[in-house]
Amino acid sequence: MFFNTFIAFAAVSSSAFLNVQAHGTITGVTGANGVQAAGFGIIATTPRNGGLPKPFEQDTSVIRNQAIASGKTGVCGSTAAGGNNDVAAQLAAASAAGLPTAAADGSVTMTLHQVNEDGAGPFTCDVSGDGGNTFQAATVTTQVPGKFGLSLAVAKDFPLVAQMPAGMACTATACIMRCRNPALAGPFGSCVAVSNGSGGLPLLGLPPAGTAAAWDLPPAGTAAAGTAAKAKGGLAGLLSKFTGKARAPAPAKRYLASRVAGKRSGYWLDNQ
Ligand SMILES: [Cu+2]
Repeated sequence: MFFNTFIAFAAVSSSAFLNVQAHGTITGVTGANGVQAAGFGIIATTPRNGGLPKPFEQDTSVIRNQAIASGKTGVCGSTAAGGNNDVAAQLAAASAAGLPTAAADGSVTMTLHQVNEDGAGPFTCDVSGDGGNTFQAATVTTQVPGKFGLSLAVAKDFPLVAQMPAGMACTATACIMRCRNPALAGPFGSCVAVSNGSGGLPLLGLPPAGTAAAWDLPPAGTAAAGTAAKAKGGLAGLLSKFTGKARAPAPAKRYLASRVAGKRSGYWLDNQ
């Protein structure tokens, strides 16, 4: 019964949609650091309240292994509106805008916007730490409903959570989480840029002289620790002027420029 229904549904879907672009896309990435971002090729002004090919599918990626292997697209496929997703350019743009971070356990929380029937689950995700050269399987822990990439949902958001493998090192600008469904006209989905806060994010060193302002902006949620560390360093420095003792080392802030949460990002480190 279901199977017959599915075959009829699939036949209708494939004949109706085979030659149009894509139907389920990642419109949101919610970083553990509070940064909100979106998938590659997403156009923020695309309306999300309908299921017709135009304009609602314009920024969904089609990510086909065959197209990737032949060089027709990069590893993140292409969109109707933007063509090939230039992975390096998308990574750079995402980094400049401020990267969302994975949770401590490597989970990446995304919003899958299903435009129409063949943008459904289940989604398969993999992750690249080297700018898209190689991918490792990720574990989808919150799945989008559907069978074979099909469901009756239209213009609907679903949570999609995928977990990086343990010890994942993001040696490029960021890790790329790539999720796609098995739809016949697809696969559909998106790539997203995400940092896991360890491994490979280049440390740019201490801020140069004259950039004190940057020190005053610890990452969200660490204001107290940052202020305390700074106060401690400042007090130690002040005392050293009177005691003549060696000045206690100032708290070191390693910061990542715009890579995570813009210029406000970084880690406040206690001196050892
Ligand atoms: Cu569709």
